[in-house]
This record gives sequence, structure tokens and C-alpha cells, in this order.
Amino acid sequence: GGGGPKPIEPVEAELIPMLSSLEPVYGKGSQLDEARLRFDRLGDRFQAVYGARPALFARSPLPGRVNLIGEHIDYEGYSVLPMAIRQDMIVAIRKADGGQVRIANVEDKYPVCVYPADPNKEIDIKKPQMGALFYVWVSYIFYYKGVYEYCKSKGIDLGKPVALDVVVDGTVPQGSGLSSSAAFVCSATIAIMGMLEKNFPKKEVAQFTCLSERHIGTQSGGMDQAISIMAKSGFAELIDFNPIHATDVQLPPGGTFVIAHCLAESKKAETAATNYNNRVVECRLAAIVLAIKLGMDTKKAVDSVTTLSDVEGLCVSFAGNEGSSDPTVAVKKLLHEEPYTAEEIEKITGESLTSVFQNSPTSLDVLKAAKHYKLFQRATHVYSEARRVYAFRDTVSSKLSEEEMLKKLGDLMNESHYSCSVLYECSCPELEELVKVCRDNGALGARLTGAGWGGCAVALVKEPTVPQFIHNLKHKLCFAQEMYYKSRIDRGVISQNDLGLYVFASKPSSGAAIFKL
Ligand code: NG1
Ligand code: MG
Repeated sequence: GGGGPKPIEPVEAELIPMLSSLEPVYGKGSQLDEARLRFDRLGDRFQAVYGARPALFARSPLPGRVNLIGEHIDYEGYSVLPMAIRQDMIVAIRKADGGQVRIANVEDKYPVCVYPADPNKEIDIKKPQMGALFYVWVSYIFYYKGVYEYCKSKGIDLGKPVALDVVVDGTVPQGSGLSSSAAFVCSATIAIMGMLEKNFPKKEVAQFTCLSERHIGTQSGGMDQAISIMAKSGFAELIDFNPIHATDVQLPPGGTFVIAHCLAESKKAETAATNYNNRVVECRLAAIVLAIKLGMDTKKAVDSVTTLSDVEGLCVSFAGNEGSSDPTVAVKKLLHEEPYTAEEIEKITGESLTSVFQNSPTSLDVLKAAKHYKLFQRATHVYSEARRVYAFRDTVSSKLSEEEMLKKLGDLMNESHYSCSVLYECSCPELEELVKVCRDNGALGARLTGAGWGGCAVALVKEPTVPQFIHNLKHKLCFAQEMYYKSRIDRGVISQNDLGLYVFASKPSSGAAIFKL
């Protein structure tokens, strides 16, 4: 080839970084000092438990749930806009002898958990210990799906189960609801990859970590895994799916995102027929019904339409959409607000719902539990939220003054929250209260983030007011309301000392990495 500059490789073509120093991830200064202490402590604990040093360390951002905008649309094929935060999970690992996987926590108050390396042996995972949860991920990722199957598809035979020694360190307390499943999945995956000396492009890892999570029973859309793997320090990422692609989004320096946990744990994955999977089913039904109303053959609709993004084009070209590029116009004309019964939908599809979802056991569980289906509301949320993601991205790169820009971003976040709360019904009383407290304390916008039904809120706050904002949230009486956190400390929900883990500001940080130190 001739001269000229080399094309810059897109983020997702890069491999997972294998680093020999902490600096590329933790920068310099106090953050690096803190990280050094944590890694040293993890290594020492490893030595104390297993009598040897770990072969390597793996880290991934925790939680994966700081989505700035674009909620419950990744599984519908739409782009989302998350950022990674500083808090992370680090894992120390080595191949061991014998037939066991041993998992310890950096805190010695947690027992060392021992499991058979052969994942087909029964284990007791009823006790919600970090070790047990981690073992489940490790076994799925390594032995069943994920890395193992992925390697197989590439003609790499990993042989029989290997014994592993693992120590885990997350910076959030257990059971806080902050430890996103994606952090477990991603750190286990890359730890195993590092140990096997296998590396793959980021977008491939993002893809198969998402599949690993689906094998556990959530019809996960892939956002958390993608941002965990592909995040870049200083940027939020616009993540597109099918195929996965990440575009850096520079946020205005005058704004900071504050993350606050509502202290109600997300009920996303409580039973097989979760709220989450219920919404995935409702969206699919909305898409099929829309397709049929827009003239698609019923059989073809059932067989080929899986997401609302599949039928957006049909909605927009529909005469009743009045030339608008906004598909919600068609939704308003074609779907009714009254919840649909199974019988009504079956009349439209000409097929029983159990046959529509025959290939998805998790969806069949949803059908058993569902009373009705809110097709209009779910479709309106998804299409409008998808547009807000682009509006957010466009605002950030617009010529608006920073003041105007921040205001617009805040408005979009508030609109997103309203839609999540009213149309998608994925909020909860605690999140409603917390979002209000954030706004009352001067946030430019605040919304639930992640699946909802508990978990975190994210608020956009003007940079200079962040310390005061956080202080107010933690300690100030907010109008007539009880102090959000104080009342919960008094009731023993959390301890005063841990407050900083539940309310904090974060600038966008970097993604998953393997360290051989
Ligand atoms: P959280 O709450 O971070 O687990 C879940 C899904 C995402 C996305 C959001 C809603 C998993 C692992 N993550 O996020 O893919 O659909 O809900 O926007 O299932
Ligand atoms: Mg999760």
C-alpha cells in the first residue's frame, strides 16, 4: 500500500487490552493510588487463601447500569447511550489442580466457596453469596456457553473443565442491588479468556457475554455488556446493535452525572416470568400486531417480526402516519390504549400465543403470568425513547451554549423518566420519590436508569454544584419530605458509613481490561 495515514481502528475492532500496568485504566494521581491498594490487597488475599499469586487480574466497570438515556429499547434493536463509571469489579484468578472451582472474596468475612469444576454436578446456590453467583456465571460462561462455545465455533477445543482459584473484589457491598449481573459476566469472561491466553475483538466479546446472560434466563438486550467491554475513558458511548457498534460521545464538561441508589432492589430477575421478560413479550406482540394492521400477511408477521424496530419502516410509510417520520403517529391510530387480552391478540394473529412463542421458554412463562398486554403504551415508549437517544446525541454535538445544552439534556432525561414511569411502568415508589428529590435539589434532569423497578436514578447536575447537591441528597430535609437516606439509615436499610457507595458522582470511565502485573 502507499503512504497516507493509517485508518483509525474502531473501538470494537480492538482486542480486550492486556496490560502490564494499572495506569492506562486508572490514570495518575489519587485514583491510581487507590487502585494500587486494591490490587495489592486482592493479590495478598489470593496468596493467603491459595498459597500462591494469581496468574492475572481482570476488571470490568460496575455497575453496568448507568445508562444516560435509552431505556428498555436495546432488546428492541434501538441504540442506547450509557457510560461506564469508576466503580469496578476486579477478579484475581489462576488455573488450579484438582476438580474444584474455589471462590473467595477480598473481604475475609465471606467464606471461601468451593464448587465442583464439572458444572453438571448439582450445587447449592440458594444462599445469595457472591461466590455462588460468581460460580454460576463462571460455569455458564466457561463450561456451557460463552467462551467455551465461542471458542468451539472458532475451532478451538478447550478440553475438559479446569479447576480454578478466584478472588473477587467489588467496591460496592453485597446485596446492595448495585452489583449488576453484567459486571459478573464480563469480569468472569475476560478473566477466563486471559487465563486461557485467548483474546477476541471487543464487539465479539460484547456479543457473546450478552448471549451468556441470556442463557441465565433474562432476555437481555446487551447494553450492559457492550458498555462494560467497550467503554472509553472520558466518553459516553452511543451503542448500536445488530451489529454491535460503539461511537464515542463527548459530554459537556459543565455537567456531571450523579448516581443515586433508591435502596429498593431491582425485581428484574426475581422469577422466571419477570417484569423484564414480560416487557420483551409485550413489545414483540405490539410489533406483530402493528405489522398485521399495516398489511403484512399474518403468518409472515408471526414468523419474521421480532422487535418494534422491525416494523418502524412500515409505520412511517403508512398513509395514516401523515408523512411524519415519527412511528408513534401510526401507533396511535392502529393500537388502542385499552390493554389487549390474549384472545383479542390471538384473533389478530390467527394463532395461539403459546404457538407464537413456542421456541422461547422464558416467554411461555410470561404468558402464564400475564393478565393482559399493554401494546399501545409499550410501543409508544420504545419509539419515543429511541428518538430521545438521538436527540440527546444531537444536542451534545450541537452549537447550543453549554447552559442551553445542559437544560435540553435535562429535559430529555425528564421526558425519558416520564415515559418509563407512565408508559413502560418500570419505576417504583422509591425511584419516584428519589427522582423528585433530585429535581427539587436542583438537578437539571433525573431519571431511573437500567431496568428499573428499583435500583438507581441518574441526575444531571451542574458541575460546580455537585458537592452541595450530593450533600443535600444525603443530609438535607427536602421540603416536607423525610430525608431520603437518613430515614433509611434510621430504619437500618443501610449504614451511615456506606452512604458514599449509594450516592456518588462519576465521570465516564474506561471498560474491561486484563492485567498481568
Ligand atoms: P440492568 O438494570 O442494568 O440490568 C437491564 C438490561 C439491559 C437493558 C436495561 C433497560 C440485562 C443484563 N440488562 O439493565 O440490557 O435492557 O435493563 O434499559 O439484562
Ligand atoms: Mg443487570
